[in-house]
Amino acid sequence: MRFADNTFSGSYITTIGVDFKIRTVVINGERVKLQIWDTAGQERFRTITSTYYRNTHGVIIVYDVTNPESFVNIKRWLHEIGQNCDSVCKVLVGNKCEDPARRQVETADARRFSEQMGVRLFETSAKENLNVEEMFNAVTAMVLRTKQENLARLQHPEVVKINRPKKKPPVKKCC
Ligand SMILES: Nc1nc2c(ncn2[C@@H]2O[C@H](COP(=O)(O)OP(=O)(O)OP(=O)(O)O)[C@@H](O)[C@H]2O)c(=O)[nH]1
Ligand SMILES: [Mg+2]
Repeated sequence: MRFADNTFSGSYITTIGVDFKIRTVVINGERVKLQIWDTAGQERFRTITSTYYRNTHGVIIVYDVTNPESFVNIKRWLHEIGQNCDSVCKVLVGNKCEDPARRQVETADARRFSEQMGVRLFETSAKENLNVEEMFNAVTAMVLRTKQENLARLQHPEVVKINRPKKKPPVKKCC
């Protein structure tokens, strides 16, 4: 809501299944129309939400820095993404970072974990609008870069050929 509409509500209205938002951004001079599928975190919607992974270019995994259980659950979410997506850009986001007194997941611990997992970490506050824009821009730039690399690979297949292991010539047997 912060990214798509620049709004924030303090009341908790759980997502039922999925929400959908669109926003166009300009990255490196290129207009990119983002389709954002916000899936429900609650277990009871898992069968619905798991169908939304297919053909996804980027995934934003959000935990709550004031709730250690949400941080522990990240491993399970990463596993689920691995099971359902072929190759996808991932970022890890610790939200609700605006109040140091309420923080229970330290940045250093989250950073260590994100490095182990090979995923970039952001800390954001939807409430105070901290780092939200930067995080979405970073995901979009990652997705664009991956798409351009894949396109270049298709246009220059010889790059692929170079890396292909050489086929052994068939062994001629004498009769
Ligand atoms: N303090 C603070 N509260 C936040 C922030 N972002 C969200 N909240 C509050 O946290 C609660 C849950 O936020 P949601 O964004 O609805 O959480 P969710 O992960 O989408 O939850 P599900 O839809 O059930 O999966 C709400 O009461 C929000 O107002 C933030 O940056 N800071
Ligand atoms: Mg929600």
